[in-house]
Amino acid sequence: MSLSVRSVATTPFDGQKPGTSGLRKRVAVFQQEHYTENFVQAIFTAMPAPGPKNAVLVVGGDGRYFVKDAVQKIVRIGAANGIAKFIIGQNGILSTPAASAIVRKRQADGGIILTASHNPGGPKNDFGIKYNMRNGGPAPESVTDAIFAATRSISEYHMADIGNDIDLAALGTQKFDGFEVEIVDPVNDYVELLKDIFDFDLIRQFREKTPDFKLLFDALNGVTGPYGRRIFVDELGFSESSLEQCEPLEDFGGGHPDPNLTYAYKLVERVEKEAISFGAASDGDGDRNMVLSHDWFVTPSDSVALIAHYAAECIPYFKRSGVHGLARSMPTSCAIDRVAAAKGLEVFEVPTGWKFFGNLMDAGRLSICGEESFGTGSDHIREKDGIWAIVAWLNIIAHVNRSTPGASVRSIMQDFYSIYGRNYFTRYDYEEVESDGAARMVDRLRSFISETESDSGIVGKVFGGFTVAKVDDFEYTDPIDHSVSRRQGIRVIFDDSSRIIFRLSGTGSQGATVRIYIERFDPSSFDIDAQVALKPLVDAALEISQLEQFTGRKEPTVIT
Ligand code: VG1
Ligand code: CO
Repeated sequence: MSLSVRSVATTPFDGQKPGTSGLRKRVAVFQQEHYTENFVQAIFTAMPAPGPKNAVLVVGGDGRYFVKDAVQKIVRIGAANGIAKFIIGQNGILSTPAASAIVRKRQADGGIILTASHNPGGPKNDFGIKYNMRNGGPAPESVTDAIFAATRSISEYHMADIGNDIDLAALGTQKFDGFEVEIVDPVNDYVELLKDIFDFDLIRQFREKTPDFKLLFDALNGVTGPYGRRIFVDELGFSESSLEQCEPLEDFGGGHPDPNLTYAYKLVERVEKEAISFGAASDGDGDRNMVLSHDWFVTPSDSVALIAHYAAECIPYFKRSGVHGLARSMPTSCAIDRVAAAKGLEVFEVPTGWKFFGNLMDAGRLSICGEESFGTGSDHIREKDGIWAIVAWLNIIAHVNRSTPGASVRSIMQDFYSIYGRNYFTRYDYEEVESDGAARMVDRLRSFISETESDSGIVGKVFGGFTVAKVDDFEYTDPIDHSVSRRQGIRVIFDDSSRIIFRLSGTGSQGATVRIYIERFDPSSFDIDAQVALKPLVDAALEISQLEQFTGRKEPTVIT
């Protein structure tokens, strides 16, 4: 018997343009007749050569509402487009890093990841679909542009008639006419990978010798609960009480599965109240992380720099193969640049979005990188990796404690600053503001772009004691494929190297989100509260942008 396929007539939907990380919309939008099908068909239509025929595809998501429905649609449409094998996480579950790891390990031709990441889930909230390439990384702009083009011209999609839904619960291979489905354990391969990267023995010994060291991991009811339990409790031996909100829920318990000081408030409160030595959280799909202790918050820009500083010294993966280069997204603070300079490594500054790191990793020029938005990772996969970052920290804490017993998150960061100085950093987010006002604000900022004093510009003007040296809109040429990405964020750079960056989010699903990133380097004072240290620049940012006038907002939604 051969596969029975039917074609369904459809018409394009507006706005199926993938953003910073896939297509994200309200669930109700995806539930419209043909909406999800159109986008999935567009992925197969645009899949880079040799296309979907006989391809192996990894499919899974963060467990949010609508993931299972989408998996069933992907199997039917994918099979009709020629996919030979689907590797699917049990019950449709795969964290984003685990999906990337499985694409690589199984040498699949790509993957479809079902997540809106840190955006809330449930019937009234967000869903998302992202396409990843053969290297396990998010599709580059050339491919997401081709997907978007396909959504604009679509007139039909193809569906395989397979009768009943696929059983997503039963591990093992199910054979159908013309294709097969393998349901895999979502956690196993990923845990094996991490055990190969980090020194689990060292962390275990440190835990046994240091009973006062308290860990608290909060999965925010996202996908990482089972991963966290396996690694922190089963493998490393921390107690069950080290886990918080580790039950994956379709609506993340109604919360924002975003590991920052605002949305991970339960963790932040417990860490303070119980004097936790090391607290950590990850986001809905497990690619972000936040680390802190009862007396220190590690800003993500510092976290990646710290990991880069210690990697070759104590993390087996890097001890074996070396560190080949570092990178950060443009708005991320320049702390990692200082580590690169000290260690004689190349460092790259790419636009916001993990997809820009992939080419450099594939070319062997990048080992460790991060984004200020709580994204940290390495070339072990091609996505950022929340649990990886948390275990990296445990590995480093255990290592430093060998020579300096009692070393804490705080003392480790203070030691780091005493070597490199401190790049104070903060980010202000204004979520879901009215789109028109935000666009007009950005247009006005764009009119300031200049390297010289000009009538319209602000170069040479002084704000809060800081003199503007240059205003530009970040543009990036990929060193490997030479593709150019323009308009990636407006940078106001001051003559002392302080920076203010303005960007509109590409992951929101409603209105616009304005992000303001602020950075100042201090070579000698490390212990000032970041909000205090950056207050003059925050005021300057609000004055330069006239944010309140354009958006009506007096206060940000989230401060990092
Ligand atoms: C945000 C972050 C960006 C990150 C992206 C995806 O994008 O700023 O650094 O790569 O989310 O993260 P934007 O366009 O909203 O600023 V995740 O964990 O949501 O996949
Ligand atoms: Co995420």
